[in-house]
Amino acid sequence: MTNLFDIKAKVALITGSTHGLGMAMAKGLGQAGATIIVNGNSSQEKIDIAVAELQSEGINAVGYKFNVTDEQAVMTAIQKIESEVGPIDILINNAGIIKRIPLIEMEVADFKEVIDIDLVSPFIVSKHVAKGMIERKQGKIINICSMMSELGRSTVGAYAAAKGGLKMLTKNMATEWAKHNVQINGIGPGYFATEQTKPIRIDGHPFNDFIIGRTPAAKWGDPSDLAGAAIFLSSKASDFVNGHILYVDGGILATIGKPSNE
Ligand code: GCO
Repeated sequence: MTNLFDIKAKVALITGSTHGLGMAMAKGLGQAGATIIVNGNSSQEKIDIAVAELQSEGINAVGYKFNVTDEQAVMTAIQKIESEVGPIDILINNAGIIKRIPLIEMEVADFKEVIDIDLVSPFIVSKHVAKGMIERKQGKIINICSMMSELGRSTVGAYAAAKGGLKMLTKNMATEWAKHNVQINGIGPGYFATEQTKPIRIDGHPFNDFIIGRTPAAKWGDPSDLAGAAIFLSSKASDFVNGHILYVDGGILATIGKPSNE
């Protein structure tokens, strides 16, 4: 029986993968044998450090700096990657930002920046990667959604709008591209211990206590907990799964929560 989870020799582009959940998924797919394309836009140094970290674990990794919101830069980068490394078999749209500002106080420019990076850029990158996948009649696209694809939370309204939209964009990509043997799904991480959540995860911070109580697993996720879901949605094992958002959340979405004394 062939290994349904075999992704050896596949080429995986993970946007925003110099740190956090993107780096964790890069390690997971890399350790499973995929060639990893690291992407970032902040600094070449951060990309080089991330590539070196992956290579130190025996992972085949190459870095490309480009801005995922700039369509021309994305087109140029994809052309460069596919000529220098090979066709992109797996795309993980992970790059994203969050701005924790009450809606009533939020500037329109801040709202638009979150939408641009968290929702428009997955459209831009997917559109140009999918063209090759459709021609080759195979490919895997994974959009990194969020608890905020399903639930609201005070101060993250722009992020929730983007991640809710990304859930529906995932379903629409599946609607249009599944007939070409391209599978497009999402991963919805719960609350994970990353730099992005550091400000709300400090011991004794009310939100930290809230999340521990709101998560049936009673803990913050470790970024490595996402690797299995990423490998599944990148491999043959998910060839008949399309438009699905796989939540990796310790059970948050399964429950209304419980009284603090339970
Ligand atoms: C927040 C957190 C969340 C998590 C994640 C949850 O401020 O509520 O940053 O947005 O990062 O998206 O799925």
